[in-house]
Amino acid sequence: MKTAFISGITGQDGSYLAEFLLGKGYDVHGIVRRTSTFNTDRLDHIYSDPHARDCRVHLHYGDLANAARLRQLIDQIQPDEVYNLGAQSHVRVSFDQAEYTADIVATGTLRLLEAFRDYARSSGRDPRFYQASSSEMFGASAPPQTETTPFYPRSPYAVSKVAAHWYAINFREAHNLFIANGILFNHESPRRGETFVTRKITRALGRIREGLQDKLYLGNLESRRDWGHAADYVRAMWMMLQHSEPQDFVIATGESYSVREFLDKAAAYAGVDWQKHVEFDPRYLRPTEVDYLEGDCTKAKTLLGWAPEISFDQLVRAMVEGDLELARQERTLLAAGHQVSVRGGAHG
Ligand code: NAP
Ligand code: G4F
Repeated sequence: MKTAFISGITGQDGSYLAEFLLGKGYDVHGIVRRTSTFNTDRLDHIYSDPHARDCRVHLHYGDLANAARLRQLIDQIQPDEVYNLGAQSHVRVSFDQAEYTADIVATGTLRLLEAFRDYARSSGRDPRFYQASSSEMFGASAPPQTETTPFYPRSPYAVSKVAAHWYAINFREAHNLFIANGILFNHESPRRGETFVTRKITRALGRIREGLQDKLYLGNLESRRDWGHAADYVRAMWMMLQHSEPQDFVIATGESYSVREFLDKAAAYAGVDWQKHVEFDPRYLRPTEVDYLEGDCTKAKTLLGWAPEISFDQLVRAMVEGDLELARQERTLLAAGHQVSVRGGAHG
């Protein structure tokens, strides 16, 4: 049985990846941040009592800000594969919390790479490392973006991801380690965080449809993104680590849509006339925007045999259906006299 270590296991991708690796027979370890409320909702369906003999998902307190703890966990767990998905991953928030974003996204990656390098040396094993790079690194570079497109990052988040990307390449070359960067374009799902635009839209449409909300405040509707489904993209992460050589790969669908087009499609599925409910709020604009991302994943198709299986239409439909169901549940709870919190941060 192989063992995987995941930073960011409580996030969208972490939960899909953990599920995928369990299906492949892995023992899965992940770090969770200590918070005052539970942050493991996305893992509830695969998490079992740690006292159970057949438990294969193991959660450990840890943080990318804490090098000693990362080193201790890696040495103790002795993973075959390390997936570094942990991040302050919100682009808009990174303008407000630039230093923190750099510490977790860039220096946090360096901390984990150093622990990984020393573990690889001392164990004499050949473990593999996946780094969650991002299409945000391309920023203002014109589409279609490939592995050879120059980076032109447009946010503290993107600059930090570029630093992490190059740390990963340097550790691969300097220490002869198996480290792969996956340059993933936007990927969404019904488990997407509620402050990213797709989920913010589908969540609000569900609530509007059920009469629980009237307005949806958004920023720039004209930017274009290449949106895939997270379940397809975590498969690509794993495939990169099974390849004979450590390399970097763009993972994308090759199709792009504007935020407005996403809104049109999602609202049609939800049966909502969005023009009556959507209002512009400048607080959701970014000081420097990324206008147009559309990836070319020919390399991944050719070398890994990877291709997306879930279409844009299927993605939007799944997100709308998930959030209509959630809104129905909220309405039932309200009718029974329970309180329901309206989530979504000020920076969403
Ligand atoms: P996400 O849902 O925001 O999840 C981020 C994860 O990182 C969460 O588990 C979060 O924990 C954890 N985290 C945050 N700060 C941490 C810290 N200081 N130490 C340890 N863990 C920390 O992000 P995602 O969409 O799954 O994305 C996964 C990774 O891929 C991220 O690195 C992201 O930047 C990158 N990426 C995402 C996309 C995309 O479109 N989804 C595209 C390209 C790259 P909490 O649950 O406690 O907050
Ligand atoms: O959904 P978003 O916040 O995602 P963004 O900025 O593209 O970043 C995501 O994808 C990256 C990969 O390229 C990841 F690396 C990153 O971690 C994250 O997962 O915004 C998408 C677009 C932007 O152009 C934004 O300006 O939607 C626009 N937008 C318009 N109104 C909005 C809103 N975005 C958010 N979050 N909230 C709004 O109200």
